[in-house]
Amino acid sequence: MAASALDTIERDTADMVGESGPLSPDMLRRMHGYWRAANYLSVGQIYLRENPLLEEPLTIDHIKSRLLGHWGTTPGLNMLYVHLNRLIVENDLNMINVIGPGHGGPGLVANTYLEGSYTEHYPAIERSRSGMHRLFRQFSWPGGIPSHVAPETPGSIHEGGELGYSLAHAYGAAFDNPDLIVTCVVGDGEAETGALATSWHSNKFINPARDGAVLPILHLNGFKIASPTVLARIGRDELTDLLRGFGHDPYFVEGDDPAEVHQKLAGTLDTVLARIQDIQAAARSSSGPIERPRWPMIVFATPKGWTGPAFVDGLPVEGTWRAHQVPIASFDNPDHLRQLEDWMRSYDPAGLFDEDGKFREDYASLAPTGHRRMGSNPHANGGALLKPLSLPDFRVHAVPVPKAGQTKAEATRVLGGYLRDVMKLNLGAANFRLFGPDETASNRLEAVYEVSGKAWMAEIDAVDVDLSQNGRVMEVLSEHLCQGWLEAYLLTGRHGFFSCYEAFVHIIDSMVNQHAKWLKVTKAIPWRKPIASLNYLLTSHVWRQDHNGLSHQDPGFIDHIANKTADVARIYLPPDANCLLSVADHCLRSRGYVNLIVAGKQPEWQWLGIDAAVRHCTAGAGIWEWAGDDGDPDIVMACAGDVPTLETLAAVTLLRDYVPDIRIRVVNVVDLMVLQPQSEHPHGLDDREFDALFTTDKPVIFAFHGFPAMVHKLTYRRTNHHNIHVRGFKGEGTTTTPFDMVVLNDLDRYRLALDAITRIPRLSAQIPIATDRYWAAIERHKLYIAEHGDDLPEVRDWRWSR
Ligand SMILES: Cc1ncc(C[n+]2csc(CCOP(=O)(O)OP(=O)(O)O)c2C)c(N)n1
Repeated sequence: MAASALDTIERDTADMVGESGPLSPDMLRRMHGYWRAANYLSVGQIYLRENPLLEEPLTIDHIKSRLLGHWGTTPGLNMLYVHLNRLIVENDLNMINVIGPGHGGPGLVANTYLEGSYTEHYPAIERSRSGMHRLFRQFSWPGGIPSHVAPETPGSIHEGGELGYSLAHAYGAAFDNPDLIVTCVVGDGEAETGALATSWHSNKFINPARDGAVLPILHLNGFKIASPTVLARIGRDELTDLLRGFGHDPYFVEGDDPAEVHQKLAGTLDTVLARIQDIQAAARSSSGPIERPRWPMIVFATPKGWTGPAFVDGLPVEGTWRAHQVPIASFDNPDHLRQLEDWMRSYDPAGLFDEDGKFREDYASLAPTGHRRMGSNPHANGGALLKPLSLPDFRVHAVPVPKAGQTKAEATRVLGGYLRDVMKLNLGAANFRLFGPDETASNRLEAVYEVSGKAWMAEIDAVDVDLSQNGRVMEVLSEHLCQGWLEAYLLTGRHGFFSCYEAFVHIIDSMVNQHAKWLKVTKAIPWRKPIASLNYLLTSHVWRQDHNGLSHQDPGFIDHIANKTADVARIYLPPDANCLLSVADHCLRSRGYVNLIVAGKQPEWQWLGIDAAVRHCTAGAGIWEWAGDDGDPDIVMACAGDVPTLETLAAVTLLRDYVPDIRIRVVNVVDLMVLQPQSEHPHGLDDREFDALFTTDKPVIFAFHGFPAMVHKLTYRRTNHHNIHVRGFKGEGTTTTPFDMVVLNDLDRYRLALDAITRIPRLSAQIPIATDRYWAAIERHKLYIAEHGDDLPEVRDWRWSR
């Protein structure tokens, strides 16, 4: 350690003593030291592969050959962490920290290392010279850890790689956790995203009596990767108006002088904590309705890349966008090596770490202990807190089906009754919520309102129904918010269910990507305990859009989920209400999956009694003997999805009329992943089982709910794949009758029947007559709907008969 650098540190510290604020001179000195240590470790992770304590002069051999990471946001995150630690210790707080700019990963790794959480999770990363060596080396290193806050990072429920979801996650974590404070660092660039912009509204849904608190901290460091941020350039007045307009009370902490900022930040955190505690105390002692509070938040405006190199190669870096990633990016120029060494020594590593590389007790003792450390808070490892739901007997809700196809029911309304009972049984545990973008009633799940209303802390007017400050149904017209809240609710150890229009769930495609990746990675991290699955019910689906047209018609979320890894993705297409009950019960019991259920809400024929439904759903796919013929079939009529099942069975009745001696096998698929080979998906049928259903040589007409290519993709390795002919959605749609929708997409019964005749070799002579019959039926259909605006009676009033 060069004497001159030490002098500088001492001088800096001496200057600080003069600053006024809540921190005593000694506390200020120690907190500043803690911050320097976190900054040192952050820079070390980005740059060094050897010489972690700078015990020798830095040489090029000590530097990683690929410099991967983000410095710019990190010093700000580090300062916030140190200050939150003080707040936790002084007030014995239960706090977790969500980091929007997750690319500041080295800062979170550094802080969890300094507080000891990291070593407890990863014993090889000791708090010693060799541990620090490994800590540095593993960062952004093959086989090591990612550069972002990641599932591997203790204390995190939020990756932050894809920006926009921090605030929604913070609120989802706070729901039903009255003792928890979730601090949430929002990047000012991140705040430009749509998901983040809507997330400010979460404060209208958080109940200060029942829920925890969220403290948003807007990290206004002014720049993104290469440009200024909008919020940094609209003036402080406009920013204040904006944040107040969202219902927050912003407190500004601004500056570039560490001593001043330390004092201001400490004072502001004390103020906002007192404000949060006042809000909660008032709400918790109130017996009547609670007035929606204006929750405090902090705007933390400090330089990007603070304490890093001010200039590199004559260009300004600290306080600019150039600090975003690696401020000194190459070492061809020998000055750069010296500059990096000066930068790292400016933190005074020898003053911070002892000869063995251990963080000096003077500073280390500032950290909270045990579960109060943000890297060890159990809320950030939700599986550890997870309690199974108390689940009602779904059979109680079963639709009686004494005979197939003689009773109609609205599948989702039946499910609504079951979900109401799930809600009721778990009210005491307060660990189940239903999420949806204003569609719970539209999706016919409104029975849940009998036991819990829609959460709502904004004004309630006389005309409103089912709104409640204590509601557990989360409705907001933002799929982003529903998804973000639910993800975090699950990640903090609770359960939920998201119902959504099928076409619009695509809005959160990217969010579910991130969640699925998180689930995948956590399966290989032993200390991360399994969390409840993310359950989707997609309804108001492509085939039944009474009021709506093409805009509402898209079954592509199935394809999106099918692309996720096999250890995470599950897709169910229950053909009727009893199958939906069985599938939903299964999904609510499962852990660590993304479960996609697609089911209609319209009155439809019911096929299976509850026992048969459970057997069918457990198998995932099966031959419906009652619908087909024994023995060797001419044709396999396969179906997946409620409307394709209806059309298939109607096609079967037509075929029997057309070809009395036809031998048909009907196969229904509930669990789409049974189609994949077992080597690809754990639900995949083995080839023998698959062949027993679909044969090795008979034509298969497969009526599918989604895009036809999906079935081909899943089955292309099967023996009989060349015989599988799939009908599904091919992008045709409009506001029309239910049957016309299937006609437009060649999924209708007449087309399926023609397909069958065309594919059965022994019926080849009948193809011309069958084709004429098909066109005559379609012409009849088109003329009738044009005249009457409704489907043909023979279609509308069709019922199964055998
Ligand atoms: C949704 C999304 N779009 C783009 C990016 C690429 N990206 C990574 S960091 C960054 C700038 C982030 O700026 P800010 O949120 O202000 O963070 P900070 O300045 O604190 O690093 C961008 C655009 C991303 N990670 N996520």
